[in-house]
Amino acid sequence: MFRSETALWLGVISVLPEMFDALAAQGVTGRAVQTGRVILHRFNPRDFVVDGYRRIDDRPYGGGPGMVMMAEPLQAAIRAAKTQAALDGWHEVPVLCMSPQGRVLKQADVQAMARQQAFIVLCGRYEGIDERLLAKEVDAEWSIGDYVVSGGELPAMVLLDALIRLQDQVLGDADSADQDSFSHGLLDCPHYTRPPDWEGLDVPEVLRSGDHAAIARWRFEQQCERTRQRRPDLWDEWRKMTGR
Ligand code: 4G3
Repeated sequence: MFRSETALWLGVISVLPEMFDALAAQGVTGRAVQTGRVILHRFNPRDFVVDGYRRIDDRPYGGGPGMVMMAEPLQAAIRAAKTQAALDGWHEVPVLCMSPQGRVLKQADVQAMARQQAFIVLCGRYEGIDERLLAKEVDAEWSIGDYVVSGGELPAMVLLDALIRLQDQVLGDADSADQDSFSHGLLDCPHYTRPPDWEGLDVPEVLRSGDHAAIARWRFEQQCERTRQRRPDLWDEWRKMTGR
C-alpha cells in the first residue's frame, strides 16, 4: 500500500502484537485499517533475537524486582520498522514510546500529532526499557495518564485510536472533530435520544423545540456549567484563553 491512498502509516513494536487485533479488526479503527486508509505493521522484538532462548529482557543493574527490556532486540525491531516504512514510501518516521514517564497526552497533542502521517510506537513491558535505547532511538515518550498498566500496548491503542478517528474526520465530516469535547477546551454537553420519556425522566424541552439557535445556546451553557462543576482546572484554563 502506497502513501497516496494512505492517510496514516503505523508501525507498532510489541512482544504481544496480537493485542492490536482489537484495533485492526473492530469498530472505526478496524474499518480504517481494513479499507487501507490506515496501514498497521507489527514488529515483535522476539523475532529479532538470534540466541536460542529469544531473550528480550534481563535483570536490572543495581538490583530490584522485575525485568528490563534489552536495548538490542528493540533497536533491531525499530530498524525493521523504519525499513518497512521506507519501502512503503515514508521517511524520517518518528519513534514514540508509551510510558508512565512520558508527557501526559491531551487532545491538543493528538491534533498536533495528526499533522504527521507516519509513526512508530514502541510498547514496553516489565519494569521498563533500558534507558540507553530510549536515549538513542526514541523521539518522544507519551503517557495516557498518571497510572501504570502492565504494558504499553493498551496505551498505544488509546493514542492510535485518537489519531485514527481524527484522521477519519479530516477525510470525512470535519464538523464532528470540531464537536469533540476538549477540541475547544470544554467538556461535552449532555445527549438524548428516543424515547422522549424514559422511566419518568424526560428530554429537555429546548432540544425538541426545533429552535436551532436556542439549542446551540443551551448546549453551550451546559458545556460551561459541567466544565465548571466537574473540571475546575479546565474551566480556569478556558476562562484564561477566552478572557471571560
Ligand atoms: C514502565 C504506559 C511501564 C515503563 C505504559 C512501559 C502506563 C502507561 C511500561 C515503560 C505502561 C501510560 C508499561 N503503563 N500511563 N506500562 O501511558 O516504558
